[in-house]
Amino acid sequence: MKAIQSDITRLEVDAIVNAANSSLLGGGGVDGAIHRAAGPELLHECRLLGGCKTGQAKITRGYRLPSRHIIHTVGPVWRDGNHREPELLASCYRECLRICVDRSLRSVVFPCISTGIFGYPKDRAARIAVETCGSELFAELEITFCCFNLDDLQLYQQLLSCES
Ligand code: AR6
Repeated sequence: MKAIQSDITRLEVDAIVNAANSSLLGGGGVDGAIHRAAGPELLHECRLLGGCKTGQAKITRGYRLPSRHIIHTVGPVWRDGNHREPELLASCYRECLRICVDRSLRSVVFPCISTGIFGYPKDRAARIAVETCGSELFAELEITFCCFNLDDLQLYQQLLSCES
């Protein structure tokens, strides 16, 4: 596992993960950036998926992105931490990784799910991301955390240095 600072739409990997909402029909933040970069064909495929529940994930093609696929997942909206937020956030990471294993995808890049518009505290979210992705079950995958800003990158680097 590693962390980088980048715009996730620029990365050439098997799959990037989108922090979507349950409609899967686009939005702001990283979701908006991914839809803009992938082009209108992505929205067309998303319309056929019938939405996605919080904590679950669905895959589409990458269209105009350098990434071959997009795995759309819906993170929890942060309330107070007592509404299954940690469990649902861990489920997002796990379900995305399961899809990678099922489809024999090797490389996957995650944004910091739920930590923007959905308000999840960044340090708690990063801890869950690193713990869940560090499972033995996913040891064969090349997992990257894509941080949009330097603060997030430093947070991940610190956690990853404790892991190894
Ligand atoms: N590349 C990498 N990371 C990015 C990019 C980018 N181009 N743009 C933003 N981020 P958010 P959420 C980071 O708000 O909290 C949408 O409207 C950002 O700095 O995109 O899960 C959806 O439709 C932050 O660290 O997602 C949902 O309604 C992280 O991506 C809702 O927002 C996640 O921030 C989802 O909210």
